[in-house]
Amino acid sequence: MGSQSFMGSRSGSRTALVIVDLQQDFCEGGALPVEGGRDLAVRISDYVRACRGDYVLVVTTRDWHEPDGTNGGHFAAPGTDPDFLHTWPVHCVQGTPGAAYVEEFAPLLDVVDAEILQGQGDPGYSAFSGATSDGHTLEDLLAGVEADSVEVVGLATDYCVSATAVDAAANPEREVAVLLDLCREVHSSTALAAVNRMLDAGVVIRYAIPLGADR
Ligand code: VGL
Repeated sequence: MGSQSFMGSRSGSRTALVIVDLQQDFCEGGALPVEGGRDLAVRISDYVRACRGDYVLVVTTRDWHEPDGTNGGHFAAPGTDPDFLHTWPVHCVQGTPGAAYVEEFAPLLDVVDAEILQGQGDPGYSAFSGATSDGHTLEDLLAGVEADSVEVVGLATDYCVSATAVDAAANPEREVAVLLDLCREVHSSTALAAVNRMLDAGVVIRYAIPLGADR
């Protein structure tokens, strides 16, 4: 862990950490790479090692698209170019290497409690639209540990992270934060719009690593 320090967790809350889509296809060398994805996976791994004890639940998500068809228009139709806003190159197809966890994060799976798979036949940006392999939703998992607070990190700020955070905040009893320094974006302009959507929804935007530390 070196000299890295992290902000303390919220006192008196039962917080779940949701780690979004740290998958090969969203990292350098993948089908839909997000700049800095691999470095982010290292940073999130360091964070989880240091702060696992602060969380009542740690959940990972994976984009888990069907091999046939366009997954509800999420993949660009064959013979057309993706617009990288609403349509995308084929990525994170179930069971393929691109859908695997990026190797920088994979060792941390030992301390993860559950996995949500999303986007099976639909765009599936929000983890709340997915389910575990045995059919439990993220809402079920949060209820199971009586979580009253959710923190979201991962890939990508402008899409799956923000969609998940906004859905989490639909419950007004729940405190929801995105740790922005533990997220990376597809594009700065869509990330700015996503931050505004999250703020409008009542999501707190903060950092895991304090100012002055290596971010
Ligand atoms: C994502 C674009 C397309 C994400 C998924 O994980 O944020 N972005 N599909």
